[in-house]
Amino acid sequence: TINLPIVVNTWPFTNATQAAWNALQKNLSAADSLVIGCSTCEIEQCDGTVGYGGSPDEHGETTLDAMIMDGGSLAVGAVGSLREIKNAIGVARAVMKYTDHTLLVGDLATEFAVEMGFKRESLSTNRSRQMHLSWKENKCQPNFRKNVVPDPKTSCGPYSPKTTNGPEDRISKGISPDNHDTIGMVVIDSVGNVWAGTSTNGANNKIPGRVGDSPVMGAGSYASNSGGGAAATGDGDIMMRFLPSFRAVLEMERGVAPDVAAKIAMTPIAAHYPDFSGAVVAVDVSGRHGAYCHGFSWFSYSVASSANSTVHVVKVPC
Ligand code: SD4
Repeated sequence: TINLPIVVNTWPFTNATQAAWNALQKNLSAADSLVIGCSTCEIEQCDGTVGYGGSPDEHGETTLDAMIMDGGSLAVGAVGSLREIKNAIGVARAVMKYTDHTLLVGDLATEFAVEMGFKRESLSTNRSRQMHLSWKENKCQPNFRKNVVPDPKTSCGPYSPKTTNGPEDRISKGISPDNHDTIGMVVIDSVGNVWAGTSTNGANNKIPGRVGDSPVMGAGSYASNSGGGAAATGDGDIMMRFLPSFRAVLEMERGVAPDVAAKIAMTPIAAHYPDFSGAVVAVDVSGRHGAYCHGFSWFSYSVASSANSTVHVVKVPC
């Protein structure tokens, strides 16, 4: 049976699902619906980890990662470490629509966004300033540094490389299951056009300049009209090394069911990094969906589809 159209996204971000679904019902394209869905989370600051005002970096700045992919043409638009623009998924869409490029980063991505009519504004909020302050008060722990010596006066930066050879040590882990939620969305319209995308503010206390998995095609998400779409959430620094969304879609192209495809995509990550946490959600071209997770106690995703157009949440134990 064919369960199209369909909207699926990571986590119980049901307003985003509903917004994308409503857009599809109004005959907007899968692309527009996906942008509307992810933008909803950017405006609502879903879980504090999508959009402005979350995950301040070591300097206290929020930067955003986002991508969008067309499963028909395989075109991608993405932004990494985008500064001072709230609508990251919109800028990703603009990269696809108005350029021959795939990925723009940092300040210069901001410059492009401003040219395209996006508003430049601070992404800091009282909440993100407070998060950054308490992190500093806690001697900049946890953080993403390893094999470095912190400034003895501050216990924080500037850091210098350790000169003695010893076992690799990370000062402390910066990622935990409650410190990272990304919206990753797959939208398939009634004739089987698959679109996938992501939007996130990344990881708390990241080193300025850090780009996660979310804007990396095949890592954060992937789409193919002959397989389906997939999106990932979790410890992006680890997950991006395995291109889990690409793997899941490749499996679905061979006819593998989405939950199994997600499991196949995640298994090698868990084999190399048993301590990582993350999840992949997958939707095939018939509108079947499933997910696989590791390191969380559970993962959930939101769905609206022709079979059940009331937005609902599917909870998966990890
Ligand atoms: C990142 N993968 O930047 C993102 C964060 C995330 O669930 O997904 N959180 O690493």
